[in-house]
Amino acid sequence: MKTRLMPVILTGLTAFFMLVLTGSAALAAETPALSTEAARMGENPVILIGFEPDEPIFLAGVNGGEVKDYVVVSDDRQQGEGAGMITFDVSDPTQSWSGARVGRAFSPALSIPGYRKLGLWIKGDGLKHSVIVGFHDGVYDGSVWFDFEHAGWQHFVVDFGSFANQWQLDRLDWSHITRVFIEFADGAGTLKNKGTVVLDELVLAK
Ligand SMILES: [Ca+2]
Repeated sequence: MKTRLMPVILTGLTAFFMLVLTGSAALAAETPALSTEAARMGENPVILIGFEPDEPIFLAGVNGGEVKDYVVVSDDRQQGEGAGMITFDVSDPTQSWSGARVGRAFSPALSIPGYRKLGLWIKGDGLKHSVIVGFHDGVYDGSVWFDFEHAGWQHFVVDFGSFANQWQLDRLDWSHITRVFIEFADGAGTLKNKGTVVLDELVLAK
């Protein structure tokens, strides 16, 4: 996995826009389920987004970024009944940063204290992209981020205890997580491109 530091200002701005976006998606939450992939991750895995048919997800473009299309596909998936194919555009040259998000709101909030290991399947399109996984506890935001550049499916695992690219994870109230999102970002202006990426099973484990 390639990693790259991003300016703190980006995550700060992301936090700001998360606050702006709060309330835009009052979606019902389902009880997170388990799967074989989640079980492989570690103890007591919780699926945050399964990219399943009829799952209550939200889409958002931030600061000039756009989600051009999102569809749950069944013929090219890793876990469950579907995977989420997202087409995004974060190429707006007039913005210093942009993002395109797919996420999920939880009501009631998720209580997942002690969950420190994140897993996510990504089917890349061969282009270099930057992805942020963000969390919101009703007050604070926290995130991890990494770059990827591959074609085909790859499973990413991030251990919060050792992963450098993280912001405010320790500040979050993990007993009250109200929102989770995956954002395709422009790498603070260095990756102003478009992409079509398939996602499956964002999971946290202990
Ligand atoms: Ca799935």
